[in-house]
Order: sequence, then C-alpha cells, then structure tokens
Amino acid sequence: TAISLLGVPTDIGAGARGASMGPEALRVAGLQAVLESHGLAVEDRGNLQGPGNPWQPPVAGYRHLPEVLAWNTALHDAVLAELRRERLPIVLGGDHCLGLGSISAVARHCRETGRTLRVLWLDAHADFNTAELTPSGNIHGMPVACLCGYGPPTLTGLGGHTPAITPDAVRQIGIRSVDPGEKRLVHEAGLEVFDMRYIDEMGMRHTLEQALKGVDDHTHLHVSFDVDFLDPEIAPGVGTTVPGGPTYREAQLCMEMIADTGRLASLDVMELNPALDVRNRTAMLAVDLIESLFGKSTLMRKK
Ligand code: DIR
Ligand code: MN
Ligand code: MN
Ligand code: MN
Repeated sequence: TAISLLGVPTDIGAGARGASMGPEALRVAGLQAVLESHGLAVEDRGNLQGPGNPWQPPVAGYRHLPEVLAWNTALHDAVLAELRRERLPIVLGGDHCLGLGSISAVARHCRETGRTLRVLWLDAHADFNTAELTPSGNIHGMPVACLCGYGPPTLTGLGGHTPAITPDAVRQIGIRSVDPGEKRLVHEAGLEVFDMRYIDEMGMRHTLEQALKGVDDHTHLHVSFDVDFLDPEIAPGVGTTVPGGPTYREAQLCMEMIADTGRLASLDVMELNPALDVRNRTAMLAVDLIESLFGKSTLMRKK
C-alpha cells in the first residue's frame, strides 16, 4: 500500500487551542520513518491550508461554522484525490471536526467503487452532538452526528450525498463521556457503542471481535483515532482528557486486531495537542500505536 500523509493544522472545532500543532508533532515523532521501516511507501503531502482560529463564542449553537466548513471542504477534496489514486490517506489532525471532511470523502469513494464502509471511531467521546444538544458549541463534538445527517446542510452534504453514512457503518470504541442530550440521540440513532464498561466486562479482544464482525474483502475499513481514546495517564497531550481509558496494552491489542484484518484503507489521527503534551510523549505513543495498526508485531505471525 502507498500511504499519503495529509497535515491539517487547525483547532477550529476544539475547545482548547493547540491541536493545530498536531501534524508537526507527529512528524517530529518520526511517523514517516517508522512506517517506511515496515516497507511501506510513504509520501508526506505537507499541510492543507485554511482560515485561522478567530476564537469566537457560538453562533446559533456552532462555534466557527464557516471556518469548519472551509477546512473540511479542503480535507474532503484532498482525501478523495488520494483514494482515487488508490493511496491510503493518513490525516494528521487537527481537531476531530475534521472527521467530517475525511469520512465524507471515504464514504463517497466507497459509493463510487461499490465497497462497504466500516468506521471504527476510537474516542472517549461519542461526538454525536447537534446545535440543539451541544453544551459547548464546539464542532469537534459533532462530526459523527453530521456524517449521519444530523447537522447543518452545508456540513451534512459535504461529500455530495446526505447522509454521508448511516449509523450501522459505525462502531464506537472506548466511549466514556457522553452529554445528556447526546446520549438520547445516540440511542435514537441506534449507534453501536462499545463503551468502557463493555471493555471492562468483556475485554478488548472480545470488543474488537464484535466491532470487526462482518468485515470482509469488500470492506473499506476506516479508523478515526481520537487520541483522547487513550487513558490520560499515558496520553496527556489532548484537549479533553477523560480518566479511565484503555491502557497501553489494551490500545496495542486494539490496533493489532485491526491490522490483522488487512482491510485498513484510511486513517485519521486527531486531537493531539502538543501545547498540553509532555516532551512529545503523546505524539510518540500515537506513532507507536499507528505502527501496530500497520502490522508491527513482536513475532512472525500467521496470516
Ligand atoms: C463534548 C466534548 N462532548 C462537547 N467533546 C469532545 O463539547 O461536545 N470530543 N471533546 O472529542
Ligand atoms: Mn480505492
Ligand atoms: Mn473525538
Ligand atoms: Mn474525544
């Protein structure tokens, strides 16, 4: 597989500044060289460009909606171009509002090529808020809802088809912070959520077996990795830490089981915030986990 790195240096949808530095922190942590050490061909496309962060209060339930649209439109176009060239895009966020541009392009590509899309949403949060439900107005709390058609038409129609995806394409893993109104909408939409309680009781192995059920040769597997998925003890460099996340070993197993499917076709690495990190350790951890996602294993493994 040929991989393209796409840097998207913005924190336009977040509640804290700093995720705009995420792409560079992942580069400094050696992402490209690590992937190349596994024989993968990697091209770094550099950073997309877009508007600055004006740091304004919400308007009609959204903070920075025009700027969020601008960044996501640019990202949608860039991801779609990579997929059409049969390349595997890795989006270096940037905050998680960018899941919208990334996945709307992936969904469009799946429609064009007759693939079935499966999205694994690794996150502490469900990101299923709407303008009416959000406690913050921050659009990084809304991308899954927008992708499923709940949101402003400019965002829900980004990939040329509304909704871009249906909830049955999504499996959320690691969830442990959902706002009250958001909780109702998650339930109403029928989103399949493997929350931390589920992982505690059933283990990460069983969780991934369930989340990957039905993945086959026709599946385009997309992983949207919000770094706040990880326990803050090991991953402090994110804007919205929530205690009680997966441990280092649980996260490794999660990535290894995804790698084993051989179906990973696009990836987001979101919400890394170097301004809140400690000597780039969260970026280095993210690179370590991405390495596993692309097939690093301790011993030779049977395919
Ligand atoms: C919260 C935080 N649910 C909100 N969301 C975050 O503002 O909507 N998502 N941090 O990653
Ligand atoms: Mn393709
Ligand atoms: Mn998120
Ligand atoms: Mn999150």
